Amino acid sequence: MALQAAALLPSTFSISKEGKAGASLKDSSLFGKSLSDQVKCDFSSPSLKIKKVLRIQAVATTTPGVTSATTDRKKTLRKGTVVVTGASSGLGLATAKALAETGKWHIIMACRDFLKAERAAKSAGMAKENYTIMHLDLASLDSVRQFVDSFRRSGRPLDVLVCNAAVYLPTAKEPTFTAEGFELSVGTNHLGHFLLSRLLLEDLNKSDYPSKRLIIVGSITGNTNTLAGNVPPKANLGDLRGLAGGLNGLNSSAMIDGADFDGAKAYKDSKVCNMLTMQEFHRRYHEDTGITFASLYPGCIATTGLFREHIPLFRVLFPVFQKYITKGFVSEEESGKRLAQVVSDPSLTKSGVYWSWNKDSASFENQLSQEASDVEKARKVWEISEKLVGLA
Ligand code: LMG
Ligand code: NDP
Ligand code: PMR
Repeated sequence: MALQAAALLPSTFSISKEGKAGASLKDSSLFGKSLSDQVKCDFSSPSLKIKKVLRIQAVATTTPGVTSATTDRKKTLRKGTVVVTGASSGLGLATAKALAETGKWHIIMACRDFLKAERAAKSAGMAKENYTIMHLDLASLDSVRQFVDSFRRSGRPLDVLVCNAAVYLPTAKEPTFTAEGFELSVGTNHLGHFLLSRLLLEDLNKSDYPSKRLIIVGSITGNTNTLAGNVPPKANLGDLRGLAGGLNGLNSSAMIDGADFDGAKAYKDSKVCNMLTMQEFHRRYHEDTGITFASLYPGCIATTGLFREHIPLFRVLFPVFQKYITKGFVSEEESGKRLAQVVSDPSLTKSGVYWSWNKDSASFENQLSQEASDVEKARKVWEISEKLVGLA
């Protein structure tokens, strides 16, 4: 009942880390972080001054296309190359469009449906010289490896990788599987991206671009320290027994925690894996490579293809509910600008961060739930995943 009431009182409701509901006049935790925390986070940083200086330098030195008229000493930076998975619709397409419009990026649209991607790029008004479509089906590890080969053969450097594609199967009664026999949501959203990003890390590392980034899209619904993350079924990876068994639904459960199949939960679990993987990358590689690893919750983009498998009534009511009741709704265009910031904004170079945006669309470092920031679980998910995708 507390959750129900809370839906109607978005500006006064918060859920503590332990998941207890409570009310506070000052705080709004609908986006996973209280406003007072945001203020703390924005203004109490001991390195604020240094950050500002760095920011100015970064703008001057790393912004591609800066003209020599304003910065005589600085060279114009080459165009960056960014790979965006699932760029044929929704957030991925909006991000590709936003980046293309700057003229500073060449976007590799890594998509499973070439024709759909071509049509999408055209209807978004993207200029031909700003993008290349390359085939990638994340539900097949062979396809992931082939994509990496073709990308390397293209001869382009890799400056930023965005793991964005996902499937959500809330109405499925029975599990479906990837080419290698992993449950489809975790197989696509997590394992496909896990192999892709592990293989492409080498390419990112070789790039001479000043700010190299690996971004894995997360979500509020995988974070049980938020109201949205408490709508059943809740994400929970348990002791990872199903993942360790290969998620094949035969001699092991199709669910990470070993329980009965639930499509909505499988999606939320996959998002927890995405957020844990980003942090594990950060711990293992940030210091040595300087690569920025980041995740984000772009806002509730209630109109995208993600909900294509949901019942029609849900698809009609959900955007209305998010716009007028939770007020968590964002347009595809706005979400694309947010992800584009994480790709290229000189002020978002901090690694290991899960970004979110407040109501004025200002970015802030958000807090992940206990499970989504569990160091030991992140290590185990990493180790099991590398076995499943054939890297260990
Ligand atoms: C699971 O169900 C599905 O089983 C699964 O397949 C998958 O889809 C998964 O997370 C995804 O969800 C979750 C299910 C149970 O939640 C719902 O289906 C919610 C439907 C109830 C909709 C009531 C909305 C009321 C507001 C009206 C606005 C219209 C827009 C509606 C859009 C709906 C989009 C979600 O979830 C729960 O059990 C969670 C507990 C929350 C109960 C929901 C009630 C919350 C709202 C309270 C409204 C009370 C109305 C009182 C009126 C007072 C007027 C002043
Ligand atoms: P869409 O369904 O619009 O986009 C998903 C993209 O993933 C599509 O381009 C789709 O391709 C692609 N895709 C799906 N399966 C595969 C596959 N096997 N191989 C390659 N590509 C594939 O959804 P969104 O834009 O909403 O979702 C994008 C990301 O944003 C996801 O990571 C999602 O979890 C996240 N997110 C979304 C939120 C929302 O409210 N919508 C909120 C929080 C996070 P195709 O076009 O061929 O179907
Ligand atoms: Mg949620 C502030 C409250 C909030 C936010 C930001 C979201 C985001 N949702 C909120 C609240 C609620 N939702 C409440 C109170 C309910 C019960 C009525 C509710 C229900 C609900 C359903 C049934 N919400 C959903 C579903 C889905 O099927 C979506 C989902 O879980 O996909 C995994 C979803 C979402 N709500 C969100 C967001 C961002 C989603 C979908 C996308 C995602 O996490 O990637």
